[in-house]
Amino acid sequence: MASGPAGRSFPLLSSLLVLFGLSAGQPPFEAFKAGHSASSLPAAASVAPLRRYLLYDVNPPEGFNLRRDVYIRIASLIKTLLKNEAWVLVLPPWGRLYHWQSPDIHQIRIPWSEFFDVPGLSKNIPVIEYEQFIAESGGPFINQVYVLQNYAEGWKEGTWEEKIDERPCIDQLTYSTDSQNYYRGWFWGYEETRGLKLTCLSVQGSTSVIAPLLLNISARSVMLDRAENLLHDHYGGKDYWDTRRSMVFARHLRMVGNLFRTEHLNSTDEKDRTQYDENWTKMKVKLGTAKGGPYLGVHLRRKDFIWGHRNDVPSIEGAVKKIQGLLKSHKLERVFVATDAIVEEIEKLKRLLPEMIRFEPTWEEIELYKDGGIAIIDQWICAHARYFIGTSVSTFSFRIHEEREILGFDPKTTYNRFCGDEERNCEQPTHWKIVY
Ligand SMILES: Nc1nc2c(ncn2[C@@H]2O[C@H](COP(=O)(O)OP(=O)(O)OP(=O)(O)O)[C@@H](O)[C@H]2O)c(=O)[nH]1
Ligand SMILES: *[C@@H]1O[C@H](CO)[C@@H](O)[C@H](O)[C@H]1NC(C)=O
Ligand SMILES: *[C@@H]1O[C@H](CO)[C@@H](O)[C@H](O)[C@H]1NC(C)=O
Ligand SMILES: *[C@@H]1O[C@H](CO)[C@@H](O)[C@H](O)[C@H]1NC(C)=O
Repeated sequence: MASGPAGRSFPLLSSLLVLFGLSAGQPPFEAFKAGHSASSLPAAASVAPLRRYLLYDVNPPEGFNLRRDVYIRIASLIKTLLKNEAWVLVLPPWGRLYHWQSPDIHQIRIPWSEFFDVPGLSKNIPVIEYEQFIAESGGPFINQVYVLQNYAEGWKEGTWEEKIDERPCIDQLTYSTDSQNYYRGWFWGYEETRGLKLTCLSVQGSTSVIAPLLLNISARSVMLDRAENLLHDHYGGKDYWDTRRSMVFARHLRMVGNLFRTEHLNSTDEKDRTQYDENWTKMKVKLGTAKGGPYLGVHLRRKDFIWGHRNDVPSIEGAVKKIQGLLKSHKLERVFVATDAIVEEIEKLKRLLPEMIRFEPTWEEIELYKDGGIAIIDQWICAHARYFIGTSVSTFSFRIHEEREILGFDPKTTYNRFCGDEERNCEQPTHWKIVY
């Protein structure tokens, strides 16, 4: 890839950068523009850009909260790479998500800073936004794109092994070549982006299985498409939790949620003992410390969760019955409901549960915070409830569990889910303890 717009870095210098703790947040270097090669630059100017870039994307139908999980896996890969070379993770811009259906709202090329506290992310691993990558690396070029896939032959029971191999592409590629033989594709809505080389990789295993390959090739920027094919290095371990804790929601969204708690739910951090430190490295709260606001928090996932007639999801009537029971047993008067239910179901809910409180954004608020931000506000409010109940195997509910774990709630008030009306064996969610 020496002929590409940007050559690769020198491993030795890169390792030094790691030693000196250089990371995200440096200004792009003027000298490092398309046409220059690293070796022709004066030594001093070439120091900062000598890091390699990891980019990734996820299967288009995957939702926001599964994508947050993939971020944790990729962060783990970055940590593995950093043991050998200076790498930085390029945050994949948000957009074109299937669930983000608010009409007339521009929802592509959204930077991570609209949803998360990027300085917080940077305390865990070096990260930059995509536009900084373009500026810093010399243009919208990605040296190597790997499309991850399974093995065509599958795997035989009992013979699981971690492996990775260049293989012919199994699925129809979502990329096409242009007149210069560069690869064009979705690239998070950045049409001008080109992949210089593209290869399909069959993978089976956790994220770090790909590290030796990345350290062995010369491409300076590498994109892993379909990154969800890589599994967690260690789900629920310290690495997992460090990254999860670093995913602090953007301040403006937390503020909107807090204001709503104060105005509609008589809930403040002081009274509810949910004091929050934006510097996540300082958040280490003993379980049972947080009391939570005087309301029941509910996440009721509908849409595709009921279309399949799953038996672990309740009817609206069933959910209301459960909610009324919980209000009584926990002596609560208010209930906050987060849901993706369609209008008809919401009307029914309102009829059966008139006291229900929801965060109902105006069009202007949706335009400002986007569907992703509104979902985060819902999650934030649920995370501060005295008692929470969610929906079976919803990653949206799982992320609320984690948020409550970080805030220091008694697990009994968190790991609860609705049961299907006819569900016999209604197993409750697993308690995942934070490893600090
Ligand atoms: N505002 C809001 N949006 C929701 C709510 N429930 C679901 N959604 C939307 O629907 C999406 C659900 O997809 P995910 O975030 O991936 O979570 P999930 O519930 O596990 O769904 P799948 O990943 O599709 O299995 C969310 O990202 C939101 O956009 C809710 O209570 N409030
Ligand atoms: C590293 O690259 C060399 C030469 O391209 C190749 O022979 C070797 O198998 C590679 N090793 C790994 C771990 O990919
Ligand atoms: C709010 O909560 C406090 C206790 O924390 C209570 O004394 C007060 O009456 C509540 N106010 C309303 C309007 O419910
Ligand atoms: C965050 O907290 C850590 C201690 O846990 C401290 O060393 C660091 O300076 C703090 N960072 C900021 C930006 O406040």
